Order: sequence, then structure tokens, then C-alpha cells
Amino acid sequence: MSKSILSSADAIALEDKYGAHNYHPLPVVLAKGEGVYVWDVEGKKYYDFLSAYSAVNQGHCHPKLVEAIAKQAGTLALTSRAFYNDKLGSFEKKITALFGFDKVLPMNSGAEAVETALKLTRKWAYEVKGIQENKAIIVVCENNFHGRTTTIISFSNDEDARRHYGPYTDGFVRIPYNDLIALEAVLKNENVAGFLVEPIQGEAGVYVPEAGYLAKAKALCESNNVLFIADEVQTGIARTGKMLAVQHENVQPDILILGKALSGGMYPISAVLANDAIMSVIKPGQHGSTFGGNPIAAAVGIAALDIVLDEKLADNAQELGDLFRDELNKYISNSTICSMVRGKGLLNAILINDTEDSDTAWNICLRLRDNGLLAKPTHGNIIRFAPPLVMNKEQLLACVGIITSTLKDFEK
Ligand code: IF1
Repeated sequence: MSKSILSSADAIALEDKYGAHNYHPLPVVLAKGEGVYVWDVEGKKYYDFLSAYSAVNQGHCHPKLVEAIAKQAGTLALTSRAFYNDKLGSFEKKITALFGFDKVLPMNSGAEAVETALKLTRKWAYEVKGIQENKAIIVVCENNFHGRTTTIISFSNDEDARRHYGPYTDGFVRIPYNDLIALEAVLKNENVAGFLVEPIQGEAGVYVPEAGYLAKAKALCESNNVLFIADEVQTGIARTGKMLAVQHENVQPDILILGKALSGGMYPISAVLANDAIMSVIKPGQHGSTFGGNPIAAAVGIAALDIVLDEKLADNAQELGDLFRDELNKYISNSTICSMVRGKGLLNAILINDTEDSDTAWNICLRLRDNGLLAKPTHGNIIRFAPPLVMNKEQLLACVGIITSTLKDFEK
């Protein structure tokens, strides 16, 4: 591969000097990606075990996505929704049929789609359910992560994410995750309009709820005329071994939020899906976005969904995920540094035996990088593993080898 003009050190120095310091990246500067691999500016090759936080499920630079975006960019990029375009309808037909909803509302980032779902829920509460104006409550979970807007961080309990960004938006009640008794109790309040939940909590450290939690939570919402809102921005699009994580429990949400891998990471595309009885409360002029539903997004979205289906990425995530946890569990049974692997499909995390404020997990990630695999710690002592879903068995076993041999160096 041809070398970039900038060295890694130069690129890091530039970002450090001119970019806001709102991230603390692992020191590696990437210049190229293909499938499950990325390359740094010096030409060193790595397995990507983060997939841009689960956006690149279809693998880096998938040829069909590259073709779709290039073709559409050279034909018609943006019209705004002031006019119709000849690609959006086909995307809308495809995504609604695939997920079983009457309607879709296209946005761009995951946070915007979450905001859209919150607005939709409130409007439905006042205009359909009949809650008194400004009284609607949306129930959320402890340790949630739904994005970075002022409203979304208002109901976060992550101090880094919310401190000094007040005053905060009212109308949210937080209950413990994976707690049906708490949910049942809060639903007694007749002003509750919706329950917003991640099927697996990603940022919380890939926290998988007990089997049956989602199905029972959905049933509780249904019997109380409360909307069940699934944030599948991270868990959706085959990541956990099914097209949607809620499908493990045969749950059909009232409102479904998608983002990230809806574009295979090629473009910011998000979407909110619901049936007419809910979606029809939003009328012309009452919500929108300059870029949402643009022709590039529509063309890329169609290609991204086709890839997931054609290449059976959900089945692959299911099989490789089982293999990954089985293999790591063999290692963990004799390990002092790693106490647990958890997850579903190819959304997994390992727990490092050290305190949250230790730098052990960070140092393990640096060593993984040196050994050719990129991953990032969360909450100090958890390492998240989410490779592209286009990985094969041989590659996965090679990655298990890198991870276990790296962990070995940190055993006490
Ligand atoms: C960051 C984590 C992942 C999400 C869910 C909505 C959004 C996200 C369930 C918003 C975004 C991100 C964004 C990124 C870090 C990240 C993340 F570590 F925080 F938890 F993926 F694992 N709902 N997740 O996970 O989507 O607006 O970003 O498109 O903010 O630093 P977005």
C-alpha cells in the first residue's frame, strides 16, 4: 500500500493542536480499510474489533456500498425534502417491509433518530392517548446511552456525559435496567407515554438483560397503553445474531430506532419506524431535517440492507459469536486477569480484573494494537469486541489467538 504523506505522529499532533479534545483515541492513525481489516499510515494491518462502534457491520469499503455512494453522488446528492427524489421511496418501501412497519421517518445521526422517537412519543401521548398537555413522561433506564443532545443527556446518569450541560429537559423517569418490578411500578402512573430501552446496553459495557426481559417489558407496556421504544442504533442490523436484538424474544417494538450500520458506516443514516396509528401524528412542517432521506442516503441504505441479507450476516454473527465466547471461556477458566466474557452474536465484552480507575484495560488495548487487533476499553476495566460481521471462522480464530496471547502477558 502507498504510504501517506503524514506520519502517525504528525497526524496525532495535528488533531491534538487543532481539534477539540472531546475524545481520547487509542494512538493509531488509520488510512485505509477493507472488510475486517484496517491499515495505519505506516502500512501496518489490523483486525478492526470495534467497527466504528458497530457501524461498519458490512465491513470496511464494501464494494457494493462504494459503488452505490459513488454512483449516486455523481447523479444527485441532495434535494432537501422540499421536493421528492427518485430514490427515497424505494428505500422506505424496503426498510418498512423488512422490519414490518407501516412508515419510516429518515434522519441522519442516531441521536437525531432518538430525538425524533421522543417527539413522536410525546405527540402521540397528547393527541392519541389523551395525556394532559406537558405532562407526558418517558421512562428510561439507568446507565442508558442514547446519544449526545441536550435532551438525551438530560436523562443520562453518566456524569461525564451530562455535567454542566444543564438546565436539563424535564419529563423523564429513570428506572433500573433489567428490572420488571420497577417497570411495572412506574407504569402505574397514567402520564407515562413510552418506555425507551436498549435491548442490550452497549455503553454500559455490553450488559445483556435476563432472557424474557424484553418480551415481558413489551407486554407490560402494551397492557398499560405505553409505547415500547427500542433503541437498536447499536444492536440492530444483524450485530447480535438477528436482524434486530428484540427478535431474540419475538418482540415487535411500537417505535424502532436504527442508525449506524443502516449505512454500513458509509454515510450518516438513521431511521425511526412505526405504524400509521403512531406515525400519522406528525404532519407537514412539524419535524424534519435538511439531509434526512437524501438520495445518497437512500441509495446507500438500500445497498447496506441488501448486503446484510445477501451475505446472511445475522447467521454469521450468531455462529461466530457463539464460537468467540466458547473459545474465550476456555481461556478465562484459567485466567486471573480476565474474569468474564459476555454478549450476544458479535457484540461482546470482556471484564478485566482490576479497578475501574486502573489503566490495565487501556494497556491491554495498546498491546492488542501492537499485536494487530484494535479494540477500546469502556468504563476503565471492560473491553468491547465488535468486529465487522463479514468475518470468517478462520479470521475469528486468529483474532481469539491474538486476544488470548495478549492477555497471557498480563497474567499475574
Ligand atoms: C460517542 C458508546 C457505542 C448508541 C445508542 C444512540 C446512539 C448511540 C444505543 C447515538 C451511539 C456511540 C456514539 C459514540 C460512542 C458510542 C458508543 F460507547 F457510547 F456506547 F456505540 F458503543 N443509541 N453510540 O450506542 O448515535 O448520534 O452517535 O449516531 O458518542 O462517542 P449517534
